[in-house]
Amino acid sequence: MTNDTMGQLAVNTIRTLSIDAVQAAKSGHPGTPMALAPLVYTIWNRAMNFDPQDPIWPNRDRFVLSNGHASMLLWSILHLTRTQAVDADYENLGHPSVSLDDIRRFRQLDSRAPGHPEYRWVSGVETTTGPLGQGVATSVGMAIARKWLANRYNKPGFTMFDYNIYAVCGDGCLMEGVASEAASFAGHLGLDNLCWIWDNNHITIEGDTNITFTEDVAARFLSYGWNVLRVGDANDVDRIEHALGVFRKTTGRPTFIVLDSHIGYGSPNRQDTPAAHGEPLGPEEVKLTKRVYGWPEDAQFLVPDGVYDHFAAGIGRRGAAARGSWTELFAAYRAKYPELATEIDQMQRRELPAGWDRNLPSFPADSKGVAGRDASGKVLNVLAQNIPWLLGGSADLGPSNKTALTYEGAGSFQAGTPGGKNLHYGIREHAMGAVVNGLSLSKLRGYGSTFFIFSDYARPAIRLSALMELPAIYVFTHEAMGDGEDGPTHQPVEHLASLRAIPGLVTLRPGDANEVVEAYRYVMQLRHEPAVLALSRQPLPTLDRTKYAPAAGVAKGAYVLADAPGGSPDVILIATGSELCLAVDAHEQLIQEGIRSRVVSMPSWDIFDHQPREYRDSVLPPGVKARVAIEQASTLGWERYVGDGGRVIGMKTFGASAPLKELQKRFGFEPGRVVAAVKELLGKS
Ligand SMILES: Cc1ncc(C[n+]2csc(CCOP(=O)(O)OP(=O)(O)O)c2C)c(N)n1
Ligand SMILES: [Mg+2]
Repeated sequence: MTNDTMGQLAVNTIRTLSIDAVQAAKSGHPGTPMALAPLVYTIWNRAMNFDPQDPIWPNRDRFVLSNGHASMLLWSILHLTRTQAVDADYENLGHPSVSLDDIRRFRQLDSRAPGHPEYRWVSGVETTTGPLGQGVATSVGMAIARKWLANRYNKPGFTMFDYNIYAVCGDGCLMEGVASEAASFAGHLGLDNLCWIWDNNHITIEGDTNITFTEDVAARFLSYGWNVLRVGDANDVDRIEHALGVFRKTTGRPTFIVLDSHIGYGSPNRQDTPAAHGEPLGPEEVKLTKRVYGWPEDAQFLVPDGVYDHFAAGIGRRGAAARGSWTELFAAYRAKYPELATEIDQMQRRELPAGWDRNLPSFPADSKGVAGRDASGKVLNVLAQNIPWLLGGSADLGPSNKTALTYEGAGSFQAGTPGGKNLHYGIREHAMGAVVNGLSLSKLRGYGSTFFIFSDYARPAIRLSALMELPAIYVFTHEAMGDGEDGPTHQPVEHLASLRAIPGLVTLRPGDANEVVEAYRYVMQLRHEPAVLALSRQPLPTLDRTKYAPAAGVAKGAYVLADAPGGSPDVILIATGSELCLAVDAHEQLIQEGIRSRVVSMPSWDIFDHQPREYRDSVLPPGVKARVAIEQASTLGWERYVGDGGRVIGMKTFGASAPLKELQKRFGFEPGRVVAAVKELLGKS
């Protein structure tokens, strides 16, 4: 068999595995894998430097399937290339990532061939996709990371990082705003290591794209500053290979390849119809289609002789050689640049460098205090100097978020200065979230920042940070009504509740400058969880820690900050963030009046909920039913800490436009109200 015929057989194997898997599952998307099998085949077997024996080798090319509904493409290719499984400790498990059995059990419980590509669940998946647009947007973060890595670690004669990022997307991805934000950003940054391939099939679920998507997409990408290529026939692997070659030679701008394709290619009755998108072909049509491919009609999940070998001789051999020479080079690099080599090792394992927390500030007691955002800015500037691969920025609010790294040499990340640690995301919050994910997937420690209110604009990406278990960091300032005059459009109400609802996301709202320090100390040590820091705009008194408990309690999510003399409180005040000092004021007044109150600072529900019951009961003794929670946010969910008998002083409406003091009065965030609530609870009013 010639190489071409073998290639055709390999392509048809991807197609028929996809068809059979969708048919067996009675759900899924056969049409796009049928159309894009030649593309995926070409990228993997002819272009990518990826070693199936080691799918986490640092300098591998990345492949992102942004149209995640076509996941069977990925399961087929991972299977046929015999990509190995790796566990969370980065150990090679010695068995395939996706077995034929997994594919037979496509979309079934525990199969390594789930409905959509899932990072962390299936080795070889570089990012979770399914929410359209996220994959391509994330790929921009990957491309930024690669530029940064090359800038820091490549040395004369030692090209340690030169990989490329290939991302495949459909019409849906390109209709989504997040992709436009990300494409604009990538064009601005001239990310020439990034190639998007658009499956231009004119079909989405509701029909032909002429009902909804008629702009000149190619012109749009040209105007973003991308190099735009077109391959008029998705079955022409040589043309595809040629275009990918042009991409690799293109410098100074990313590449966008328009690939004209036919959804459901080969299916006599389904090709070019939306029906090919989301339904199994049905047994009869499966047979007809296999006949078109010259495939045995009744064979199922067939991998013909020679197909595995064909991939082994292509991507297998090329990947092994690339990884082999890289590994050799890295050994020499380690001898010459031991410190840099150690950094690369640590980064890969998500470890922190020695001394990562040295020089972290400690704030003296001060009744005027420090704004959460200011404390954060100081901490970030220390951490970024200790941790070379910590980098990030804001969505055009750096001066307000205080995220700018201002120390000598921090620099700004731009096309000509890829070593800069200050990212300017522009006013693109959603893409920022995806880019932070891309940085994290590339093992950098990335952060993004904006006003807390606009976390909504990034929420789908934050959700994916959590789903992928990435240690992404989100720094959100102006976390309540602190920017009073800006009014309700800028005052978060439901945001804490909504982020606390995301499984695995650590949400922290520190109550003074030292709690900010401890929050960062906690967050930096996370390896598999993203974190949101909700920080105040306005100064918060820095508590006297000789009088009150140390801020190190933040690491437990909640801790007893102040207590009734000798313990055994009659009432517990629970507060977070800017309401902590309010709780302390009320507490002092209550103590003066002989009421045995305790203040619990609770910067993070999530962390607290993970503490042993014994600890939780020591902070919130079950016997003490009189409890008041104070938080300038939606009251939703606080019942679980204050119980039926408790009170929640929070927000039940949107805010209003006025100076903060007046808002505090209007919405009842004053010590008097807390004291009154306590007395009422204790029957002393
Ligand atoms: C953000 C988001 N919205 C909606 C969907 C549901 N959805 C999945 S595929 C699809 C149509 C996608 O069309 P296209 O990208 O052209 O894919 P094709 O059918 O051509 O493979 C939609 C609406 C989704 N997965 N993500
Ligand atoms: Mg389409």
